[in-house]
Amino acid sequence: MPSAKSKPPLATVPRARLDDAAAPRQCRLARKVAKLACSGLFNEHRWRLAMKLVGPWVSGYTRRVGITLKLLNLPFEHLPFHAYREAERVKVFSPMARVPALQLDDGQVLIDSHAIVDYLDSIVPAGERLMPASGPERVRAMQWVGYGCACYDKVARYCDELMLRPDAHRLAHLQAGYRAQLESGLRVLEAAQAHPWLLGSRISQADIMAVVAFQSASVVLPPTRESEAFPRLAALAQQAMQLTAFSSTLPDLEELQASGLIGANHGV
Ligand SMILES: N[C@@H](CCC(=O)N[C@@H](CS)C(=O)NCC(=O)O)C(=O)O
Repeated sequence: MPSAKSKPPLATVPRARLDDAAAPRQCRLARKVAKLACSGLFNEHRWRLAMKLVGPWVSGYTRRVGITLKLLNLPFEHLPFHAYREAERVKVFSPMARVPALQLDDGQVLIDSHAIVDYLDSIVPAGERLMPASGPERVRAMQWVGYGCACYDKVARYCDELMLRPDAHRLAHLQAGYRAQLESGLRVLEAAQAHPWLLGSRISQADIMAVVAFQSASVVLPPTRESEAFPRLAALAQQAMQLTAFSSTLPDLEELQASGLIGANHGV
């Protein structure tokens, strides 16, 4: 039994009305917001508190999400916490200390770049999405994304070896295997015929992942071999770098050195 003092259920409380005489400033503000909303300048999905992207650009999957956010013009705050070196900070958002993690404006957190970019596509108008909705184009995009991710996985495993395993305990055959798989995957991507982007006229997730994987491969493969053996991918990467979404997320030398990815004994 509710006490006499208890509050009535929310639905029964009469809504406060904004009254020009009683609250002129609030009314002016409300009118401005309503005007903006009607003007078309106000896009529901962009008028949000910034989302938070957790992970450094040296993580290719985080970079994939960062590039996607930038291409879609979605505001976000970047928290470049490293999964290994700053695990406790990452765990605040992602209990398994995995990046990327994206905290949405309502506080919920998504992990895994596939889920994240799928969500981001769902909040922008159909014409701006970075994955085709259906049909053969979608299948092709999924193939390229699959190869891009598989190539990047090989780079990431190789890098884990460099970062985590002392020189004396590294397994040469494992490293050679990763390199061979990576080169096979890059060859598949290199065979794509469309121009200027992998699906033709429009940039898509296929280009994002192919470029991220190709650029990350430079840590694993000797740089000269890379552009000689994969001229189409090199041209694709060069074209992508004209866009700030790509150029502003390229990990810099310091970041690579701090991660232990380049340094004295890591030449291939
Ligand atoms: N499938 C995941 C892979 C994420 C992933 O491998 N993240 C790496 C950094 S690139 C990581 O956090 N590694 C630390 C760990 O998994 O413990 C995705 O697409 O986001």
